Amino acid sequence: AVALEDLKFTLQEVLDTFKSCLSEHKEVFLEHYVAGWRGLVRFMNCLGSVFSFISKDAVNKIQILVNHLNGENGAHYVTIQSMVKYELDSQLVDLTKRGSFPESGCRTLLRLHRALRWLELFLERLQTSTEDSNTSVMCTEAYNESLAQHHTWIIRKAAGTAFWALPGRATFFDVMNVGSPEQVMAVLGDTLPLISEVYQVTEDLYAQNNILELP
Ligand code: 1PZ
Repeated sequence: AVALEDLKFTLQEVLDTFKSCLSEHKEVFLEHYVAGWRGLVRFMNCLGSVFSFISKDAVNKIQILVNHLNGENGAHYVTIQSMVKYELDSQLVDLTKRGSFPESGCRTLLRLHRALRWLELFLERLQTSTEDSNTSVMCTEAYNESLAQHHTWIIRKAAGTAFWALPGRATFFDVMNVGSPEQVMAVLGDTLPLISEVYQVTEDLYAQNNILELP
């Protein structure tokens, strides 16, 4: 049986995993990146079952990456940098249309990477929000500025509908489980720069390798 404590989310935990993501040479450790995502999914699951179609897709993608990490070529998957080099050098990535490698690490991580941009924009809004700010509006704006551009009409509709079921700001802060709103703001202030840096390092790597549009 899983103890309730194990399921309880805290934003602090996510902060800690994203902190351990970057090596001193600014490489991103896949293991910690994936752990950060696990934490975020746990958080999303606390917000209600309307979000389960979103968390299912995230969980699938996390699992694909974990399988690469634990597979026989796992040593190449220690960092995002080594993964990109390995998969490109070995031609394990579909570059222009979907085909032989629908589960490449590169294309799978790209989907999570784009979602991380949504998170960055959303948390930025949360951080500058006031008591009467509307979480659904903040979420929708962040989505339209980022992920929506990569989604089909159907997914955008489904996501847009789910956003209206988001709990209000106060509940949101409670679920983050770090204490008073002031403490939430402090932890957000610590977390955001870390998420931004991990996002930017990944974005630059993907841009340099010309793989920002993988099918
Ligand atoms: C707190 C509220 C959560 C809002 C999350 C905003 C993201 C909405 C995304 C809705 C799409 C989910 C359905 C799956 C879509 C997939 O088609 C795409 C592309 O993958 P492909 O089809 O190419 O394999 N998947 C994604 O874009 C990844 C989405 C991951 C979303 C994770 C959100 C985590 C949020 C953390 C909450 C704190």
